[in-house]
Amino acid sequence: MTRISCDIFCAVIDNLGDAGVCWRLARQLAREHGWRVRLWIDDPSPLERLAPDQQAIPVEVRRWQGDLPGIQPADVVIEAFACELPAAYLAAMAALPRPPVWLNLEYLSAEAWVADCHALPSPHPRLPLIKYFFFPGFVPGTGGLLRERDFAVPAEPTFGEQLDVSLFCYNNPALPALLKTWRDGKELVRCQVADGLPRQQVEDWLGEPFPTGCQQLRGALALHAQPFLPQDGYDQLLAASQLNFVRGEDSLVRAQWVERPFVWQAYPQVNGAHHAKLDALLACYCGKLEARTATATRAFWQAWNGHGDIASSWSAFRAVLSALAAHAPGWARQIAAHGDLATNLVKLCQSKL
Ligand code: TRH
Repeated sequence: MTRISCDIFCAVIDNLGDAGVCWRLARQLAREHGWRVRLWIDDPSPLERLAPDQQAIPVEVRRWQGDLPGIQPADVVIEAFACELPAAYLAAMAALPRPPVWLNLEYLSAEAWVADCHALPSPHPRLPLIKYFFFPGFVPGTGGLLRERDFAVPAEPTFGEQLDVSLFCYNNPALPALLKTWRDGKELVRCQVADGLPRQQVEDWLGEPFPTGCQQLRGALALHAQPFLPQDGYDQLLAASQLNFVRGEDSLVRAQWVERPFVWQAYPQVNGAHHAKLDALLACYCGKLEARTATATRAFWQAWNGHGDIASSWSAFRAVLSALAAHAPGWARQIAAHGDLATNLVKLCQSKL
């Protein structure tokens, strides 16, 4: 049987998630489904940091520069996050007697319309090509979420007296108030601060250098500046924490697989569209929680995303953390029940090939 070939196109717009999501998908299609995968990426630098072991993985990483004339298209073509395919490559697709299966991998959202739009075809206005929308999601009828077949839920470590937290966020105006609350609180909080924007903001709050590897103590708060970790190392950090602050897309998904309580910062959009995304995820995530836990979770997540007072919502949220920890395995089962994204994508492609 000939192996299915696949080209994934990734344009790095900002941050790490574009490369992070594409890399996880490429790795899974190659390892678990035996596909021959080329990952075309216009800026390989975030990938080098996320996946320093990429040579050991059977994915061909190629620099996407210009139009890519003379490249033979693969059986399956995935454009990530509506990045536009190179014109010469698109023309080569249209010239094939049997055009490739062409998918646009969309952004993750828990909004209700996602299931209605998943897998819909979109005929090209000029060329004899059809593109299908592939929407990741939390509910049946969507494309599901990226999760490796062999991902084993890490056993809960023995946590000490303090609260172990990991912090990964965008620029977040609520952060100084939260750090102050932890500093002045009665409970010891040990916070692992991710490299990049989180570390820079903590440095500003401290008013002194906070280089990676450094530790700072302020009242009841111990701050540790993490180096940038490879993706698998970041997963381990999530598993080693009792509460994870995550953002965007890929870290959000991983926080759920490690089955710990988490707080999400949605990628801020100028038109405020991220508030609908936040509300939608909260509606799903809190659906089966008892009222007090749901209310405290909603209030704290909203405050972390700019709506509400972070200091006053912290204590109610802290009080329901053990209820959220108990909820986490059932929630992870619920969102994994309709299959992982890579397998769902393979099934869709097989039905069109
Ligand atoms: O970096 P992100 O903000 O990524 C983006 C944005 O949301 C963007 O709008 C969207 O286009 C894109 O996601 C899909 O957050 P995210 O998605 O959580 O990606 C971060 C990646 O970085 C994730 O794969 C985990 C990884 N990471 C590490 O590998 N090591 C680290 O030390 C840290 C902090 C993260």
